[in-house]
Amino acid sequence: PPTIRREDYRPPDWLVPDIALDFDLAAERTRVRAKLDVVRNGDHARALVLDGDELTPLSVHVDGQAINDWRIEDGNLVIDLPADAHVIETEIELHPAANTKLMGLYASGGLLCTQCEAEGFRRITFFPDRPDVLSRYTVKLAADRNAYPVLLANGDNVANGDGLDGRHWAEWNDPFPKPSYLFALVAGDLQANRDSFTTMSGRKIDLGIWVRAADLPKTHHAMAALKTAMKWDEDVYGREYDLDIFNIVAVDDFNFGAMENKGLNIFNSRYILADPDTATDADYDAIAAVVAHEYFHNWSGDRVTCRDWFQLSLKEGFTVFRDQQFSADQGSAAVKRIEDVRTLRAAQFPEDAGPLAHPIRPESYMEIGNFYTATIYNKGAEVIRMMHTLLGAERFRAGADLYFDRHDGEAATCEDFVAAMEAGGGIDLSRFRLWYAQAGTPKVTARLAHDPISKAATLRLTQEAPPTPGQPVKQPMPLPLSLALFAQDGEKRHEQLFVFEDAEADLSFDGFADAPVLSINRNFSAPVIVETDRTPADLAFLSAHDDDPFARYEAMQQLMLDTLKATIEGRTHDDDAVVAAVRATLEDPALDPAFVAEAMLLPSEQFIGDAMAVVDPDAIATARDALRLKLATELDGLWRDRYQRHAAAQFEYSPAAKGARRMRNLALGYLAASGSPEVGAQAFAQFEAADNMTDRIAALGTLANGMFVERAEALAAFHARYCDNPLVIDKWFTTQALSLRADAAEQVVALLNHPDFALTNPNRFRSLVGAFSVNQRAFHRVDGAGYELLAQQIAALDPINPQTAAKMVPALGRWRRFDESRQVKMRAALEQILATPGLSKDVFEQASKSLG
Ligand code: B3K
Ligand code: ZN
Repeated sequence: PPTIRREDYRPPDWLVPDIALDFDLAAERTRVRAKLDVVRNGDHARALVLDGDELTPLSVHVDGQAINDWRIEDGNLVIDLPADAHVIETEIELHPAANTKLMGLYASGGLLCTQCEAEGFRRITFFPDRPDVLSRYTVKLAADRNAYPVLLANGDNVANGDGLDGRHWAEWNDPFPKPSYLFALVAGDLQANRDSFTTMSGRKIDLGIWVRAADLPKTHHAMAALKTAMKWDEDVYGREYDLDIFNIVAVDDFNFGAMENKGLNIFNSRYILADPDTATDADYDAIAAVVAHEYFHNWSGDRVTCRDWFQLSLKEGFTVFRDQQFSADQGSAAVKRIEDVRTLRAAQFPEDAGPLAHPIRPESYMEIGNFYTATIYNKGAEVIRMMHTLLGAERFRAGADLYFDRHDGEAATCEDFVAAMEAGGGIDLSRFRLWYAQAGTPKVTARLAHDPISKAATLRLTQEAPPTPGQPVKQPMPLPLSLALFAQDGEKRHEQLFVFEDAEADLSFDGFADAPVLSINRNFSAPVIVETDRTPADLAFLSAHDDDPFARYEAMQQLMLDTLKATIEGRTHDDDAVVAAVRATLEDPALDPAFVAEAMLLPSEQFIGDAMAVVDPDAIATARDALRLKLATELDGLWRDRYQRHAAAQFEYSPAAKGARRMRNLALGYLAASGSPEVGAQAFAQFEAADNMTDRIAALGTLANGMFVERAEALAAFHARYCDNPLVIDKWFTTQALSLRADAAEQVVALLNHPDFALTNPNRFRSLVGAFSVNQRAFHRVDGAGYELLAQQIAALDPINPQTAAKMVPALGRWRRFDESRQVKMRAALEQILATPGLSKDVFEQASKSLG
């Protein structure tokens, strides 16, 4: 497949100011008629090329006349046109029920729906399917009234009527010019949870969340989140909603989380549906975050869109940052920051350290679907956050206002955003632009020296960014590092934001009779890896005294990590420092239980592996289990007490109740580490008595991880109770795929043959195969069974849904991080995938680049 390069960008040859679409909808056979007003863009003689993917024209008209001298090249429709403006009409036929790729128009349950980003519109009609071609859309939908009583598209519903043979139609008009990737339609037997929102200028917006009638009671949380997000965007960014209608539709078969189509967001049902019995606290939080994220795209994405797909982080990084700010404002900002950094480290750092590393503004791709990555999204958000840190909230807002002002109605670039921040915020970001160009996670070393005679402390900093594919040498980048120094009595004696721009820097601090303790990269002010020479005592001190909650959490994590690494590497060390620090945090009455629960979590096995020169999954598992057991045994009384103290009252979704559940279930996990049969009974009792999914699934997970006699009964009971709810059955699969037991891989093999497993539903595939691929001890089994399993499943899914299949390849691409024997097996699995006949370009790109 050809490689597309950023440097080759050229404005479109033809523009399409207006398009009228006419759909005759049915699941088996849908007729699409399109009428495009095309206008030559600039002085050139090139033909009109309309992108098409698996389309065959039934007819082509130019200015009302049928023509025959069109041609198909690489699936695209090519027409030579004499004048500078023409009207092109095409007619094609689609088969939505057969569309398993879930791109373009497809059937899900009894619904018909679309997904166009990034290049799905070309699977619906011939069109210049690129984000810098903006058009006004008029859309007519006709379908059987019984099967599809509801007909939705972007914009406003301008007309409706009845047709022959039980059919009806609806016409929708979107006054805002938009790129084709934001087009959407939905047809189906849906009911709406209706509400309204009055904007800051007093306009009343009709809101609708459309689901199957039976799911209506599960839409209230999403609706509340939507209204909160609409208000928040007005308050914090001054952004008001623009159409009179805002609709959301939930569908069960969806390749990712949700989609920000103008005025008609389409969601994976897992990010809409929630009630206490079926959704965890984490699900509730994710629903609010994703609803907000898609809503925020109305400005950062729809009103100002991207010029080309290399600019994807322009809308995604900024919008993730916006949704992170939103969520932080709804509850504990500290816990939210900890969660966001954990996600970044789990998903983005490994990507940035591997063969698929790319800058947040990539230089090239084969398949853009492979670039909806943690780098574009989460590192992209960190880059925006650094600008926010450098500018402060007020000047950042001025920059954002200028950005929206300058580019409203346009397809913009990352450079446009940075330029607006410079002009609006009053800052020079020349060097900062390197963050858009260089891949790889910078590594900072910090060494603090102290001279008791001169009472001076000196901090020596160095930074280095590792080589990444195509970028052997890197320049130092500006790193906003939030620093503090603490005296031994716990008093904070110095605090500053230091913008570290060069390869090295020395900072001096006077007036320290005793050696201070360094707190660095507080609140994770820069997305970097920091290596310090702080002792276990320093880290324990910070975990008890730092006034930055993130830094406090980080000190505890670092202390745990250092201890685990020492165990793994057979160095002498002191586990008791961890036990003492955990005890102190558990016993600190001033701390929020939600924060305490975060701080008590041991670093994940993957995170420990990322900190090692060569990942040894078995040694990591052994060391982590041992530390867990030690904490469980030595603090047994505290865990029992915390379990009782946070005993479940009646379910409530509030920060305090969430924190209590988190603490209680963390305590249950530690109690279970002892393996004592009485804890099995305790977990089973919690499993049965729970009035909410958070407590029930936590108990199930505890049982699934161990050898408890209640394990099988609990798994069976859970399945029986929720067999009609696919989103909960996904959790049942995931719980087993993540099991810490030695037989996890065998269990996954058995589950692949379970009647509820299916390749066709992305949620289900991810719930089993995706979850297994992040279960480090099971997936990296020394015999290579895990690799083979994943390779087979990727090859099996590829012809059905290449986009979802390709997302699973990076787990194998991390081979360089492992020992020789695993490397050989992981590479063999990648070779096996590449040898699959008819492989998609999606999987080809990921697998071939992964072999590096
Ligand atoms: N913009 C969509 C993602 C589309 C992914 C296409 N492969 C959802 C979002 O980021 O909000
Ligand atoms: Zn997004």
